Amino acid sequence: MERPKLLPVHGVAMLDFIARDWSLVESFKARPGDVLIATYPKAGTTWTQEIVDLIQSGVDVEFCKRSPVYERIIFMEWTGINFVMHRKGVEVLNDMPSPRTIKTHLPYQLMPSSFWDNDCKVIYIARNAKDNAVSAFHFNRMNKLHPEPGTWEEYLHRFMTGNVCWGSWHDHVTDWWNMRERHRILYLFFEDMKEDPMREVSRIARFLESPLSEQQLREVVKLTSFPVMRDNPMTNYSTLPTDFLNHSVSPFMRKGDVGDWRNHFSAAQLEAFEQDYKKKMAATDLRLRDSLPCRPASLPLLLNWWNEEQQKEEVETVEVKKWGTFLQPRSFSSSLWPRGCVQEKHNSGKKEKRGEGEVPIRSGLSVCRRQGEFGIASRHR
Ligand code: PPS
Repeated sequence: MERPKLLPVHGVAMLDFIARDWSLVESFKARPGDVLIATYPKAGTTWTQEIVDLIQSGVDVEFCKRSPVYERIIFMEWTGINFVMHRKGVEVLNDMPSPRTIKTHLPYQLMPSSFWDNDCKVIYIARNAKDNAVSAFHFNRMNKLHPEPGTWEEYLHRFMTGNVCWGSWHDHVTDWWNMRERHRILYLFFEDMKEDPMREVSRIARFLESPLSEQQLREVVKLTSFPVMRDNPMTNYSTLPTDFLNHSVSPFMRKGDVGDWRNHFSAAQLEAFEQDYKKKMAATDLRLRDSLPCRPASLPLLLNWWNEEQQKEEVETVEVKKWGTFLQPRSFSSSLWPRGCVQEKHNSGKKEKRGEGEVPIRSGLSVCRRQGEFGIASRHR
């Protein structure tokens, strides 16, 4: 199967079949009450689609399993081979009763103006550029309806120049950011959703004027957690033919993490990327986070290691700080807080060695490094 090429639409790189059908997309008629989920590709669209569908259904779990997510919330500009009734996104939407919830990856400047004429609500999700690029690279590898990405080095270069599907990441996130007060736009971040899904799901529910009870909120967060969505055929895209999406090359639900870019960027790539980023983002006050403090989710990892020598029962999470997840002894006294990293486990498998930032701390305190973050565990004696 031949992969599509990119063609420009008003200067934005677009999949050729979308570019050829552009007049159809451009003239799409939004209606009052339509809700739009807008993202740069791979920024958390599917995650938000599932959250929104659950909220709109009143957290009706069975109802949300009625069909795959791409049939429940239609991808507006998708005009290529279609899996939903074999019709183009706009055609399916035209026949849909209101109120509709719609997915798009369009940059602000290419949005059909009818969305603004009808004062439609938009949920926009941005993801930090480096993780976004990594995710898009792997998606392009496994998705035959996208151009061949080449090597990571080649893809990264194209990502930086904006010559990738749906154009420049930098323009996309900043243009939507600049418009967030002009229209009814809830601007969210993938990283915030990872950090505190309860808070972010609650914001989405309020924005949609469908506030949830505490129990419903918990239910939505649980059902839209990465492992649950990864294993749910209605959200993991496993229902599409493998000729198009080949999950054995890279699964659609790949890692769902913040900071995976560290496993891809070389030092030279990182430097070039950051320099370019600074220039392109110089004029905006938009700030994205490319890492999160160690979260309780990494606790098992820390505890596993800790358990090699220490007893699990003696520690518990205390507080997540900028540079680590702290474990504390049950009978903790604040005067014993560490001020830096004390000991670091060697890759060589040797015993801990004294690391930078040594602090006067009693024995029984160790540190574990994970993706550049430090967790400090201290043991009560
Ligand atoms: S698409 O094709 O543009 O609609 O893709 P999109 O859904 O925007 O992005 C896919 C990435 O989002 C991750 N994902 C999640 N992360 C955390 N939690 C949940 N529930 C979740 N659902 C999807 C998915 O794994 C892709 O990111 P990577 O980094 O590739 O894993």
